[in-house]
Amino acid sequence: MKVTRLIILLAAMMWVLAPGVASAQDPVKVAPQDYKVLLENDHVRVLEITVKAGAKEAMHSHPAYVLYFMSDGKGKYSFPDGSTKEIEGKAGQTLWGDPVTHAFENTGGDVHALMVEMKGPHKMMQKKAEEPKKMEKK
Ligand SMILES: [Cu+2]
Repeated sequence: MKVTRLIILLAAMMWVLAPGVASAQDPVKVAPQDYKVLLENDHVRVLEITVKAGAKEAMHSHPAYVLYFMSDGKGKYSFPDGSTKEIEGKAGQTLWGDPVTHAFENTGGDVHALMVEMKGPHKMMQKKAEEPKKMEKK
């Protein structure tokens, strides 16, 4: 009986705490000094990123995204499993990124970049884009 109560209590705590944990991983909340929301709708969230030389960002998550470097950038990603990856970007370079959870350390100069985070099921968006063609055939 005590075990059952404990399980119910833990489940209730997880239910209450989970949304807070999820929002704590939003880069805009984890590192508000580095991320500025330029646009947000049902399809994308566009972020302007400015990371000072030597700055560190705590662990946070991104959905799939496109990253455009407006300046050169150099840094180190750390992942939840303890692994790390060095990255280097050149001004004008554009990258695709799959959904990821990482911490970031800027090991180069000040970084200025634009990130477009993807939202929602993209196949559904493609289907919507095709609908007008079907209507034209009628
Ligand atoms: Cu990040």
